[in-house]
Formats: sequence, structure tokens, C-alpha cells
Amino acid sequence: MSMNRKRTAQSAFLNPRVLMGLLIALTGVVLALLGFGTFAVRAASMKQPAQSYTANSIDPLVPPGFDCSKIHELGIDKQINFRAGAIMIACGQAQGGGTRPSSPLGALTQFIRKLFSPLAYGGTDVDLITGTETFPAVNQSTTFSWGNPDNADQIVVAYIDLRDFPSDAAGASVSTDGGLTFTRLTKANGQSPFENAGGSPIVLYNRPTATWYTVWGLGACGGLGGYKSTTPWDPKSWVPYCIQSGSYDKPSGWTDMNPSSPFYGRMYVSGNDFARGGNIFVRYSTDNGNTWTNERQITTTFIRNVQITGDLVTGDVYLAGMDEDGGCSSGCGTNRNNKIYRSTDGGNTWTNTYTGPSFVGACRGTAGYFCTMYSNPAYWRHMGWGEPAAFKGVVHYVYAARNPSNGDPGNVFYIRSTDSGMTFSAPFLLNSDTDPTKAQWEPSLSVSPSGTLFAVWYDERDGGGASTCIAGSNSPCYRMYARRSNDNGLTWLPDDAFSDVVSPLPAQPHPSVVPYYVSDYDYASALATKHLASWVDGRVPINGTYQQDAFTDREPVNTPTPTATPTPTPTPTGCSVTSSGCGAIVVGTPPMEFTVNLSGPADPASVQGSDFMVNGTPANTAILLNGNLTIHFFFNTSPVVQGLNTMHIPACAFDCGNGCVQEFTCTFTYKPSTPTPTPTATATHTPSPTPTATPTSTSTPRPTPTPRPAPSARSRPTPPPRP
Ligand SMILES: [Ca+2]
Ligand SMILES: [Ca+2]
Ligand SMILES: [Ca+2]
Repeated sequence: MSMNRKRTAQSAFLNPRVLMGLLIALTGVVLALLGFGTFAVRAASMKQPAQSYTANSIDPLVPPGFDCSKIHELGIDKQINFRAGAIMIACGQAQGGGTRPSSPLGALTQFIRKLFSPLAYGGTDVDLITGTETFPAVNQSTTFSWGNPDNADQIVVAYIDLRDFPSDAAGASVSTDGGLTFTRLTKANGQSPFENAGGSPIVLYNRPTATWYTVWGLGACGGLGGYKSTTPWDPKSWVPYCIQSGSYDKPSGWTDMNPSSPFYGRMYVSGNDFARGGNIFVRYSTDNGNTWTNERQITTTFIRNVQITGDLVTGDVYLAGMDEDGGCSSGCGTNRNNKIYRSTDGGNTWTNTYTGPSFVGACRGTAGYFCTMYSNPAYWRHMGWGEPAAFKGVVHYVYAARNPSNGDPGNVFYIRSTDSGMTFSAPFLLNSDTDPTKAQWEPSLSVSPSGTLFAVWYDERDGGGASTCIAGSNSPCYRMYARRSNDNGLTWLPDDAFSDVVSPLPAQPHPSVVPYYVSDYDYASALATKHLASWVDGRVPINGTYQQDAFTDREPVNTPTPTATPTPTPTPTGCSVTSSGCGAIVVGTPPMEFTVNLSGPADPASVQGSDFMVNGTPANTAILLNGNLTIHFFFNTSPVVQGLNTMHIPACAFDCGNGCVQEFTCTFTYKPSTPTPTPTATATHTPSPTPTATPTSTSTPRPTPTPRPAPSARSRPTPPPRP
């Protein structure tokens, strides 16, 4: 069968009718299609009228007369875009997808196991794929989830959607109710609004302009571009824009949404350019996506562009790469190295801050260059790629590795850097399942603005094992599992289920797409109130075949999980904060000094004046006393207002007690000193505050009064010694 397919593919390639089609293809939209992949640049240089093509043809993706012997030289075999896949099929290096006759469909009565235990993480799963689906153009997978920080009801998930393939492979679903329901964007003609777009999905929210940007390979740009909208739920509202002409494979993107960041509003896109040695390049926009003229070369050899992210606080940008060391060309068991690249100046300059130790990538089988999670047939291309996250100078990364010693095909690991990506901790195994026959792979990670971390991955522990994972058949195979940290990665709560059912392994029936494609990544992100994570799920059958739908769910930031007990490893939790100033009434001169007490000693190097705020105003200086259990915070100008005032220390503002500080919020009341002697008063005792005020006399000693009532004398304390 495979030989027949190969011959068919090759002869179709030489068929005159097809060749003619290809020539026409070179002249228009189909050239636009080349935006999917590597050859976009050349294509864009020819200006010809657009042509349309039938959606059941793959031929337009393949350049006429393409020399199949150049597949390796051009890096076609290492690329994940659909055009590269089409060339592999046309050159007989891969089959197209299809429903294999050997796939036994499970008994119709045996449906997916619904678990009745309370769900530890997330809410009810949501199928992002609304509207009709027509076999075999039914695949939706490889997701990118993003939310609007100014309106948490607005969530957009972009994904690969083969509904219109090959005229486009791009889709997105939008929620306007916080993620309870989503609608797949569909124009009146039944198609996606992202015409001639494909490749790797990215969706970002540019906060200064309140504009949503999707990023794709886009034909009209002859390279990278996308569609943008300020009303994302309206399919007609999305308009095209361009980033650059040229080749890009597996792009990633991030945008700085923190108004106090020095690089607020900046947008970043990274990718591998196989027309330039497979090197990683970053493009960024300093004008809210209008122009993208800034390009930087990050590597001088082929390192896979895994994902890009940034620090919500500092504005530093981090790019995770992977040295794949030849991939799986010589089988499972080949090495990988994680790489971290950092820019501290808004994308202008980049440093390779970290190259991790070698590990063996997750693997059960191989498909040419790529490793796969299933074998016989090779299925689900996956190299161990994960996702980075960063918060307050702490950098996080999750990835998947094989255990060569016991043959476990995949486990998900977490590494943590407390020095802005220079050094990382030893890998921490996130999945508690240790059955060496069960795989965990393709993890995503997000960090919220309060330092909660949420990792999500594919996990076989509740399924029947690899032998029962038969693409398209109704046999429970995998489920999404998750794990959460409430202290910026210092400690982790137990791992538990995130998706509601155990999914069958979804089929890839599209004949124009490589047969081992299932999902290349899921990019997760977080808002202040929730973590957003999506995945490919096979629970929905079409034509009796369990097939790909993109699903999503969300984990609230502030709702602790019912079973949450801090895991003692790797380190205990941090400290809590108290202040005798909480609830106090302060009279007199507005205080400029405040004292807090800690349940565990602080790390002096991590404490700054700005860690403490009154009414949102950060203090200028901090001094540690009492064995680092007490901190005095000083303001150059008193932040106190008449009436109610709020003291605040954000979670993980500094390190203490082998962890980081828990969030601290409390209030006090300030009353300016009033002319005390009222006309009727007999002035026997002099500067007397109101009866409820804290006494100033020495007869009632008051340990570390906070906020210091600032009796008459103390308008500015002794100049705080600076460390
Ligand atoms: Ca495992
Ligand atoms: Ca769920
Ligand atoms: Ca589907």
C-alpha cells in the first residue's frame, strides 16, 4: 500500500494537468499559499492575478519541478509547516493522512470513560470547534491561547484548522463570556476569516491599541503576517497585515502587556528561517504592530525555535530553543539540549544565557527526521518541545524527555532559574505517574501576574496504554493533566486531571497532510484571574472516526484547588507578613515609615523598597532588622491620605523562609492632627490626639508600631543606610 501511494504521489507530480495547475499556481493565490512555508519569498516577487483552487488539491503547495534530492539540504525534512509536509508527500518521503483499514473502531457502546470524581484543576472542558465539519477536512489542533487583560471575558484561541485546506489552514475561536463558551470564527461563505493563512498559530493582544493580532504564514505577505481586529468575535472584522516577506518555520510570539514595563506594547515574533541556515530570527514591533522592521539573528546554526515569552514585571524577553542534534533520523534515543536566549532591552540585543545538559527527547517511534510518540505506524510528531514562562526575574521551562534506563517514552520536567535565565535548577518531574509504559508529553506553561504557575500536558496514565492508542478508534488513550504552583515555582501542588474525559487518539485523515501530524504545541498564557490552556482532543467522532478537535479549559488564579496541599519538595513555602499597623488609627504627621514582621527571615538581596506599597505607591527604601524578620520601609514623601489607607506586599515580592513572601494586604486609618484645643477645652495636656489614637507616652510601650503613628517628632527618620 505504501509503495502504491508513493508512486501515485510521484506520478501525479508529473501529470501534465497537474503541472499546468502548478504553473497557474505560481501566478497567484497559490503563491500566496506559499506563505505557509519556506518558498514564500521567491513567490512573492512575482506579481500575478489571483487564481482560485479547489480545496481538494495539494498540488499547489508543491513547487513545480522541485528536486526531491534537495529535501535534506533545504531542511524540508526538519520543517513542520504544511508546505514542507506536502513536499515530503509529493516526493514519496511521506504518505498523506488517511483512515487506516487496520484501525479497529471500538464497539460503539464503549464510550469514553467519564470520571465522576471532582475535577481538581480547571472547569468544564469546552470544544472550540463549533459549526459543521466535513470529513476528511476535520483536523483542528496546535493551539495558542490568549486573553484580554482589560476584559477577562475576552479569550481568543488560534489553532490549525484544515476546514478550508489548502486554501488556508488557520482558525480561531472566540469567547466573550470568560471561556464558558466559544464560537469558531466562520464567515458567511463557511470559511475561516484567515484567508491564505497557515503555519503555526499565534494570537496576541496589543494592549495600548486594544487590538488582537493573529500571526501566520500569510500568502499576501509572501511570508509572515496575519489578521488583526478590535472586535475579535466578528469574523468580518479581521483585516490582514504583514510582518515580513521571507521564510519562517514554527514561529512563536509574545507581547508585553504590562503598562509599567519599559517595553509596554512591544510585540515579538520568532522563528526558524530555513532559507538562512535554519537559524532563529526575532522580529519585533515598537509601534503596536504597525511596522516590524527590527530583525535580529539569534543563532548561527539550526536550533529549533521552541517558544518565546517575556517577564511580566521586568519586560525581559526569553526565547526557548532546542538543539535537536539530528533529531530522530537514527532512531529514538538521540540527545537534546534546552537553550535559553534573553533580551533585556526590548529585543534589541540577545544573549544565549543557558544551554542545558543533554537529555533524550520523548520518543516511541520515528518519521524521518522527527521523533513520534507512537510507532507502527509512526504517529504524533514530537521532539520534547515545551514552553517557557517568566515572572520577576524567575524563569521557568517545561519540556518532555524519554527515560532511556526504563524505556519510559515520555515524562514532563520543570526547570527553574532565579537569576534571569543564567542557571537553572535540576529537572523536577511534574507527572507523579511513574508507570514506564505510560507517556507524558508536549507540556505548556503559563504564569499569572501574581506568580501562580500552571503546567498542562498530555498524559496516558488513565488510558489503556500505547497498544490501545489506535488513531481514530474509540479506545481511551490520553487525558490532559496539570500541576500548579502558587509561589512562582518554588513548590508545586499535586498533579491532577485537567481535561474531563480520557480521549481516544484522534485520527489524521487528511490526505494532503503528513500522516504523523497531530499537534505540534499548545501555547498557554494567563490573565490576572485565570490560566488559559488548550489542547487537541479526540472525543468527538465524525463518520465513525474519532478525530481532532481543539479543546480548552481554564484554571482560576485565586481559587485554591480542594485537594491542595503544598508538596514539601523541592522546598518549603515562604513566609507570611503581619503588621501591628493593620486596623490602626494614625493621627498627626502623615507617616513615612512602616514596619512589617515576617514569619521567616527574608533574603536581604531580594528585598527592595518598592516591594511595599501604600495606596499603590511603592516605598523608596527598605531596611532589615531583627535577624531579617523585620523590615522597615521608608517613603521620601508620605503616601498616606486622610481616611482609609491600604498597605500591600504582592505575592513573591521578595524571598523569605526558603520560599517567597505571601501576599499581604491590610488597611489603617489616618486622621491629620486637628487643632486640638477646642474653644471650650481646658488645655491641661498639650498635643493630644484623639482618644483612639496610639498613645505617644512611654508608659505604654508599643512594639514596632506600624504604620508608625509618627508622633510629632518624626517627620523624616534618620536617613536609611543603603546596603
Ligand atoms: Ca512516563
Ligand atoms: Ca476540565
Ligand atoms: Ca474536528
